[in-house]
Amino acid sequence: TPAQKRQDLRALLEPGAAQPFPGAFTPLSAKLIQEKGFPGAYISGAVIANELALPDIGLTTLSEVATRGRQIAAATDLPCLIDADTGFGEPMNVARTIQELEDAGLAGCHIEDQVNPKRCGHLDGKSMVDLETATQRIRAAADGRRDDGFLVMARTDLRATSGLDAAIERMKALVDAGADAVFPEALADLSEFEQVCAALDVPVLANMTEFGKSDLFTRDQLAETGVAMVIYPVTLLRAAMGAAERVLETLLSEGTQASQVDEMLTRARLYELVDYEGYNRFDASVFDVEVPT
Ligand code: PYR
Repeated sequence: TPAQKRQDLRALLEPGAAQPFPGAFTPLSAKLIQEKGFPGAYISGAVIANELALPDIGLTTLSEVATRGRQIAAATDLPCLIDADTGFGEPMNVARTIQELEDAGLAGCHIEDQVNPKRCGHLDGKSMVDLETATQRIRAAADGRRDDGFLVMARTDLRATSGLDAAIERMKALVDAGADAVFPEALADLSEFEQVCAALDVPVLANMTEFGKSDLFTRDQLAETGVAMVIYPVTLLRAAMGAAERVLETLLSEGTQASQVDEMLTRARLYELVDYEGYNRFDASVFDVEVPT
């Protein structure tokens, strides 16, 4: 149940646990993440936008994000943390955002302090709202939820524009405003993660996104700094789309996909993931039906 998933998420987030949360880019990929033994799944705003063939600049709506979140959360027993961008409006809207995400069965979300239109956290040209607005967003999120178990995480993008100390000061204020956890976006190196973890007594998230501002540190390295959770937001989408591009090129150049079949998920494996057998049991033709006379 959603309440259980929220408890599970909170129980996972010990300092130094560096729990790995790959980004589920589809409901089916969430099943794979669960089957491989990961403790949870992340749902990236960039991925939701990119899958709609849109850039990650605040174009998606709350309804689109909540719908995708619901589909992914329904496919897995794992707790899912979703990206709620800037909260989809004014603080009043943020309260409604939280309620929609609760109803969608998510375990928690993060709300950031960028000005709309937001930018990808690892690109230049970001600007942030003032502390008062950032605080109002988090307070609205924390007060707006109906299940206290729903995790409200405060993301700050301030490191890029104002430096680490400013980012730490802001995260402290956001924790005072009700944030259960923090997401310092685009830190420069491991010592910065260490400083953030030392300065705050709530769980800290590290974003290990490819082609970004941070090097791709290992889980062990991040665990040593005290990080509680690590996300790989776009990793599976990039891997899948990279593979798709190679197959399309092969189809063009070789006139058949045959040489790529070994790289593909087999039919049997796909059926296993979607529980083909399990559903087949309910097919009327295989029921042992007693026909009343
Ligand atoms: C994203 O993947 O969209 C993040 O905000 C990390």
